[in-house]
Amino acid sequence: MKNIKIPFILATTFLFLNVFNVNAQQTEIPKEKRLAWFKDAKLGIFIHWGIYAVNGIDESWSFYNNYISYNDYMKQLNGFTAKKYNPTSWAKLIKESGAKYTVITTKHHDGVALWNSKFGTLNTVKKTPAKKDLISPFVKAVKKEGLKLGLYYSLLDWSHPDYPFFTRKEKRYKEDTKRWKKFTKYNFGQLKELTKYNPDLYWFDGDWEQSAEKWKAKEIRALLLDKTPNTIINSRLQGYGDYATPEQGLPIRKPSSKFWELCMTMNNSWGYQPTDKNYKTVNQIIRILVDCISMGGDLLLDIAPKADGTIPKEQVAILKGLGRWTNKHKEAIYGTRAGIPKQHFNGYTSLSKDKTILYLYVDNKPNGPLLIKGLKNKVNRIWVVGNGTKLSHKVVGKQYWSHVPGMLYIDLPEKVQDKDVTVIAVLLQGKVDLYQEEIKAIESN
Ligand code: JFZ
Repeated sequence: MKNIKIPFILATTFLFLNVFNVNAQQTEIPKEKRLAWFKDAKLGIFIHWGIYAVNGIDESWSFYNNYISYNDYMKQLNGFTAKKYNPTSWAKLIKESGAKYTVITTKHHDGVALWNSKFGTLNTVKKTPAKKDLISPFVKAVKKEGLKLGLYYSLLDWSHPDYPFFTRKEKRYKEDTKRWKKFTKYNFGQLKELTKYNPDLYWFDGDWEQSAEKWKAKEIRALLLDKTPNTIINSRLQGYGDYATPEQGLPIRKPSSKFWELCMTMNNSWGYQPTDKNYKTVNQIIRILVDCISMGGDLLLDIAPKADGTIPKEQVAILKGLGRWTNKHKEAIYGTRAGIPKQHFNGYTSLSKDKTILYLYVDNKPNGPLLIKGLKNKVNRIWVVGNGTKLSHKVVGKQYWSHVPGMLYIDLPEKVQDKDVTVIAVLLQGKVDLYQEEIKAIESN
């Protein structure tokens, strides 16, 4: 009797769990809902913090590409002190920049975990003089500031003894089901630990080395959305993510994905590299942000703290400079949607969510009035965002016998211009309505 009962109980439990699992997948909260905050956010701050900051060398890639031996790379563990780490001031600075979310590296390709992982021993608690879980206090500070939390996690781990790839020249093995299984267990174990932080976003990286099947990408997605149902996942999960992540290259055309984010460095490095002084200026970064906004995307801008936990002064200055502009122009940033085609306005534009306000971003000094072509709406009011000055406008060249709208000229006096990008709000009568037909020689006569 006993012998029959136990397998029966096991079988029913298994069945129940299975059904439950299937259900969990079917009831995934729709993307539109989960990604609503992300669509509105526009600016996030990426943080690449790891032992690579000790020597100031390429994050993980420096040993993978054999610029330094693995042993020497790992010696950096001994210099990673986090002595002046102040997650509260990090979170406050991120908030001051105008960012609505932040993504921190919990583990880069070098396999060094920044939290107290029970899986493996390669983490900042056990292997560095910092002797601390660096993620927990950051999570707390970020949530306190009301920012959304993103956790970066490298799927590939070039340090793990059971991971097949090690450096560009050396592989550990080609096929070994047993070792791969061990590695998979490790990855799932760490990911499960990360779900405890209840992140709003998982930012995967390193997926290119294995297939979706190998990573068990589908199962990873199911696990994360089961434990943290409202979360969102970037695209680097071999087809199982939610949104596109172009890297470094500012899109030329509006990306086809409805949800996207450009990740970009402030200089040329993701991690702290004191010799890299090739910083973009605040003005350039504001214009890059505006470019993303005009195409309906977000900018995820990277900072790279030093090994002691301080943020380099150049980066602090950029965040504060950004903060000046984002604070002044809030209404024309958060919650906006992609703008109108360049044929209508020779510059960046965006629209309010309800499409009744057209925002113009003027990133140069105009020689005369601004021009909007082919706008069918009546204009109710025009003002300078963050300043309030009402601007006068004139519709010129409208013919009573033609449907082609006149040219709308807006005067923009020098004294109301912003030193970086001036933003103008054009309040329309109704939703934006554009004339986009081919112009005929004579429409009606
Ligand atoms: C990846 C990481 O490798 C990089 O270290 C950083 O974290 C960035 C945000 O994401 O970027 C890549 C990935 C792959 C290549 C280059 C950059 N590649 O294959 O050349």
